[in-house]
Amino acid sequence: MCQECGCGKAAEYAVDGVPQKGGSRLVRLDAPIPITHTHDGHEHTHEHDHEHPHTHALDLQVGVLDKNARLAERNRGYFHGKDVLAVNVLSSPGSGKTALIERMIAELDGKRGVGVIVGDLETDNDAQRLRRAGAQAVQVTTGTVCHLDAEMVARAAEKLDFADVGLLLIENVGNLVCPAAYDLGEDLRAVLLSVTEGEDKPLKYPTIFKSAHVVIVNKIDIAEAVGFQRELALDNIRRVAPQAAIFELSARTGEGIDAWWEYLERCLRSMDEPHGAP
Ligand SMILES: Nc1nc2c(ncn2[C@@H]2O[C@H](COP(=O)(O)OP(=O)(O)OP(=O)(O)O)[C@@H](O)[C@H]2O)c(=O)[nH]1
Ligand SMILES: [Zn+2]
Ligand SMILES: [Zn+2]
Ligand SMILES: [Zn+2]
Repeated sequence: MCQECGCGKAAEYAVDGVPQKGGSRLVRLDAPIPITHTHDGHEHTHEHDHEHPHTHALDLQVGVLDKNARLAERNRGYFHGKDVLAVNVLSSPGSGKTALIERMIAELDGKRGVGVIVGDLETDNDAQRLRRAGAQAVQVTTGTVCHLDAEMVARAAEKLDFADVGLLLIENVGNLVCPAAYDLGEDLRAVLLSVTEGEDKPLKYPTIFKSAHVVIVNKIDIAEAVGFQRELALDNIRRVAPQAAIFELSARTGEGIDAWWEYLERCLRSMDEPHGAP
């Protein structure tokens, strides 16, 4: 997670280019923590250096995730109150999150309003693409942070007009590691794996696949050209993520999209399932 990848310093993020202040700040988990507290009967601050029989890094990490979990529950309640199904779309950079969302907007063709919250370190390219496709889209630029968190989603959601939104798609930052740890308040977690990435990705990055309700194998239109070993990939997904429904499709050509679409429509129709945190 973030203390491993180094992203976990103070978050300076922006929503549609407007810098956000006073939000959930992730603190460097390995930094000295100047907090006064007591243990073993003495009181002091942590600006000095000596051994203690417990780790503050762990306490702090639990604290950050705990705060995120509470905000995520709040988001979930908010979205349900608006009758909106929220889908968190996660994958490595370039595996086709924006392409898939564009296609979903096209398939819906205005029958149900789509809102998109899209996270990237820099640029609002994806939000522009998705607006052109016909959705309300809010870009969160996270700066140095490699995942969306529940607070960013809450701030971005304030920009959406939910009167016109029945489906909220959240395109997470392209990353197979840290986004897995952050519940955003979604109903459904969809993890993409594209055929160019290698069949062993589920084995190498199991956490994110274990947290998925749905795994989507994307870019099947070029599977043959890149020598994609389909059975091996599916076996690996099933081994790591037996709970997940698997769909194989091409966001580019639309091949295979129907099965995913039917699944999603079932979720939209019965907003009672699958509810709850992933
Ligand atoms: N052949 C093929 N190309 C695809 C498909 N889906 C996406 N692509 C291409 O893959 C590239 C990356 O797609 P994006 O949709 O931008 O990927 P992303 O996951 O949103 O990337 P980040 O936002 O950077 O994480 C683009 O050139 C897409 O046209 C597909 O199903 N088949
Ligand atoms: Zn990270
Ligand atoms: Zn992170
Ligand atoms: Zn994208």
